Amino acid sequence: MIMDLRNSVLATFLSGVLMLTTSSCKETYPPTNLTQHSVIPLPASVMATNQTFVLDEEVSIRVEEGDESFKNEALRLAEMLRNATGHDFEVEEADKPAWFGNSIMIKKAAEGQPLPASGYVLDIQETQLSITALSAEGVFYGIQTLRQILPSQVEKTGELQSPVLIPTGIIRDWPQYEYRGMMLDVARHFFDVPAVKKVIDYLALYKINTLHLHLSDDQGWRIEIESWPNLTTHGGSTEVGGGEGGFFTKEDYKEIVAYAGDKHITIVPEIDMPGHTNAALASYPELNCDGKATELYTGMKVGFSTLCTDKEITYEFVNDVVREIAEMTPGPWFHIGGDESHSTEQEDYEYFMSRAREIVKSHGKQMIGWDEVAHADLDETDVVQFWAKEENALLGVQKGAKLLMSPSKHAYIDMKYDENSRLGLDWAGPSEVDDAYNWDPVHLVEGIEKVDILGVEAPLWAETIEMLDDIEYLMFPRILGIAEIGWTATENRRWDEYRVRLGQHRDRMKAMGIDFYESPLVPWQEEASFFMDIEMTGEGDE
Ligand code: TNX
Repeated sequence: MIMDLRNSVLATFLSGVLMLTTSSCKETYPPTNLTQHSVIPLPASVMATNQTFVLDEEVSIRVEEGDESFKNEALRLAEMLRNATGHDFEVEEADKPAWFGNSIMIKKAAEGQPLPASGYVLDIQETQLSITALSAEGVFYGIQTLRQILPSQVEKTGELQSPVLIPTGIIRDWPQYEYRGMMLDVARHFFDVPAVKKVIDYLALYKINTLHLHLSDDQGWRIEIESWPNLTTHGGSTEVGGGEGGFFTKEDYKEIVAYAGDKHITIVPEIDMPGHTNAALASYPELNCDGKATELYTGMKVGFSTLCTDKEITYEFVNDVVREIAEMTPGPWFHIGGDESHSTEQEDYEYFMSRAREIVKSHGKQMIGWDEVAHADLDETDVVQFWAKEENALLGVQKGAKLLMSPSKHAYIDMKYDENSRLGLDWAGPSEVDDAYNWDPVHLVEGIEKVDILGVEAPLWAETIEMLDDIEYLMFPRILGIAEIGWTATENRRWDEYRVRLGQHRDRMKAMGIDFYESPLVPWQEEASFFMDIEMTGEGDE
């Protein structure tokens, strides 16, 4: 007790000295303004107090004892700063006295605080910067905001020169929609684990919390199913254009799920059925009505394949596939596709989807399906992913289901930007950066309200893309706009203001090595710089 008291007296004394020290060189700081920093998605509220928090090597990161998940976030922040600066930042318990240096606090919000579960408060004062949240997820989002306030060198190894000036102020922030997603099609072309991890890294920075993996289609089956091994050995052996394809082993898939989970991103697996199934039909003759295996397919047509909906073996197959994948998937959702089943009779389609949905439920998951699935049995636990037909979206809502908004005209990031784009399709496009930003989930379909909407998702179909660079080109910068639509309140969003903020993300995307599309609609410019070019002379002067 006495020791504690002495310590705290000493700490107060020392921090007093430090404040003097700090204040002695304060007038040489350039003015800072938190609101001039480009944060995407735009936070709910930003208030600048125009002073400076100095991030130098003396800063300690502090976290309240007891909650491992909060400590993990503190360690994550320390690691980010260590990578960027080469300096080891200590993570300490919050109640240890501060001997010297400014501190960054990771704090748990008191229950009952008017803050949504995934919201956060980033409070930057002159000697203390704190991130307060109810959940580790909220802290994570606070860290991503701080990351965007730091110079883009934070994205590179060893290039962030300390001290860094951080403008003071308060950011209070929370998302509008619970589901903010991207879909990656690994079926038309296969992308391996390192590429998927990169995509996850990118999504995390923009507070996207769901990655939907389109794991099967006519051109390839990409996930190991132990009870049906030929799906991958044969069905995974090619891709659009005839390349060698590939697939995720169960270990690969678990690795992706864990990697995403660490960044608060949920994986939604999709097995598309009863159409888009040629890879399965080529691997197992018994899934075809005529009992004959089809040929592998490497073209780009859709709508020609269907599982045989009146054979019991089909449902055994669906049950095995859903069971094996659901076992490895901690998230609540399982996507069963259901789009463009042009070779399935409507009656058979509805029968099949209703049974597939029961199977998904029996394995403890909620079903998501493309909007055609609205014609099957649905209730309030199901999700209809709107991509094409407004009447399907409405029908789904009438049955009580929630909507996931992926309007092809705006959210399909596999579309070309304009006719000169080197990659992409154009059936719903072209889709420039403003098309991808200028829409609102609530105003797409008449009769829909915000409560009907689970969230937004940007699908990236992979007919025209073969490598990570290609993913980046179609994803960036449109994915930032989609992220903002999912996070930021509609009344706070304006294209004219957004394009300026987006322009300031050029250096950050470059620092991350992202091959983005430099749209002529965006005023690309240098980010606001808050490096301290001046010498820290204060300490020697005291
Ligand atoms: C339509 S969107 C599809 C996909 C294609 C995509 C290409 C949807 C549910 N189905 O099979 O890959 O267009 O843009």
